[in-house]
Amino acid sequence: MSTFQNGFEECHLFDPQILHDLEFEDQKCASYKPEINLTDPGEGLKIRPLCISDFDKGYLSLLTHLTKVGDISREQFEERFQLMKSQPNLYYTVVVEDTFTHQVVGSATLVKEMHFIRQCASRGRIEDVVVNSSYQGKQLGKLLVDVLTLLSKKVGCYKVSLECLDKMVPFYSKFGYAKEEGQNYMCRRYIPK
Ligand code: 16G
Repeated sequence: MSTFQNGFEECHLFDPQILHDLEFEDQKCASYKPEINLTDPGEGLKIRPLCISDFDKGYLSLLTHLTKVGDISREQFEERFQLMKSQPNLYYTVVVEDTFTHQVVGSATLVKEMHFIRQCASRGRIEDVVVNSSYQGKQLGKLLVDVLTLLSKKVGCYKVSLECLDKMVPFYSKFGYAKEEGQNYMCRRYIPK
């Protein structure tokens, strides 16, 4: 995985430099006890963009902690990864890796959507926030949401939103997310939950 393309390692979904350029300490929304941050998320842990090699590091099995994933072959995973990567600067999946076990233990995705409204504005959506239950209590979910919220501003979204269970509302409120008066989240499903 040492091939460089467009200035970043070919394996990454997006340029890792984008994370390094975030002014996390100055702009973070949450407080952390003990202190952790983007560059030091805890002993033996590392935050980075999703890599194509994360297929072998338990990324899909991590997602089963959130919802149904299905039986995805390596080929299907790689095809989807390359398709997402080929839309530059729209898909930002960030993972936490345990560098001792080489397993992905947390992840969240920022999707940037392009629109015509508001002078050709873009909006962000925070999706698929998940932390392996064995790593809960390490503030990793908080760190991931904080990082992606900052990133949404940095990449020029005029707003960022997410969907969550009632019990998660207090958690997301910490980052400035709020139910907007008169606005409802509506969904039509084509396959059962
Ligand atoms: C949660 C996720 C959402 C994801 C959905 C999947 C966050 C903040 N929200 O609502 O992004 O799409 O779960 O559930 O991570 P589903 O498979 O039942 O649609």
